[in-house]
Amino acid sequence: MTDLPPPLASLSLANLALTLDDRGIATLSLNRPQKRNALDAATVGELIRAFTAFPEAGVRAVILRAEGPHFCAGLDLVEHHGADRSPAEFWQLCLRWHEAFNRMEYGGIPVIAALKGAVVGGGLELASAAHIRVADASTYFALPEGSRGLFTGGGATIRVADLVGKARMIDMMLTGRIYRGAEAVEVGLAQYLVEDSEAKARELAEATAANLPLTNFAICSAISHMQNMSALDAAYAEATVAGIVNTQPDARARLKAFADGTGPRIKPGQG
Ligand code: 1HE
Repeated sequence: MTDLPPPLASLSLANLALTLDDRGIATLSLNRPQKRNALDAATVGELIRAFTAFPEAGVRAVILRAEGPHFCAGLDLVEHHGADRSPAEFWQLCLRWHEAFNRMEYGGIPVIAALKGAVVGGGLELASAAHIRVADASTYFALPEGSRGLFTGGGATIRVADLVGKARMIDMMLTGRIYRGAEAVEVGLAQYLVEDSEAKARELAEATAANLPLTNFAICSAISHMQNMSALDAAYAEATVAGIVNTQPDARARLKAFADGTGPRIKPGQG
């Protein structure tokens, strides 16, 4: 671990914990296990500040993990109940959630979520803003909003519907259906199901951090943006991004290595 560089050192986090290793891999931990890492307004503010600072700090990949047995129990229902918010106040709060999650999804730095236990409600909204989700045997996914008299507000109608499809998301909300294990991977809620989600997330973070940052920037921002465009505009934008990424000077050494036969060949069984 290295000392945090200036934009990260001054973040003053209370509900999140942050470390950075010498390869530029940040580990951001949800750190309210006594509240099952429920997202109160303060935590959402910390997520915004952290993901705003990462690009400036030169972070190359982020592992998003949690303290305690559960990843995240979603909206802090106790805070919400106590605050007795007006429609306008909750509307504004949702925009803060969107700001945090958009910074994750569109920020250009790979975010890998190491999941366990409950990934529910707003916790699933948080996880679905990561680029890669790694589950273990304890991980379960649900959208309990329906039974609590609530509705998703942190982007699930976009991101979770994107992952599992509209019909499955509606079923999850209407009936409280829980997905876990191989079925969760099958429906798209996680890309990996492993024994140790943190170890796998680290392995994946190290692999992604070895890519060129400009390439990762395109992968972790352009694809999401292009999904918001018409097919014709997306194809045009793709060509533009490829024009920039595929001619970057830093890629020349990798291309040369392939051309002279020393670069890696893509074969199954290489991990
Ligand atoms: C909480 C929260 C929370 C736990 N807000 N405080 N989310 C939900 O409907 C999930 C609600 N939580 C649960 O169903 C369970 O807590 C868990 C399955 C996640 C964990 O169960 P368990 O038995 O390990 O813990 P617990 O005894 O229920 O809770 C331990 C403490 O965490 C307790 O606080 P304490 O002070 O009484 O010890 C709980 O109150 C606290 N806690 N979950 C606040 N969510 C932008 S819109 C998004 C909409 C939503 O996300 S809806 C929320 C969906």
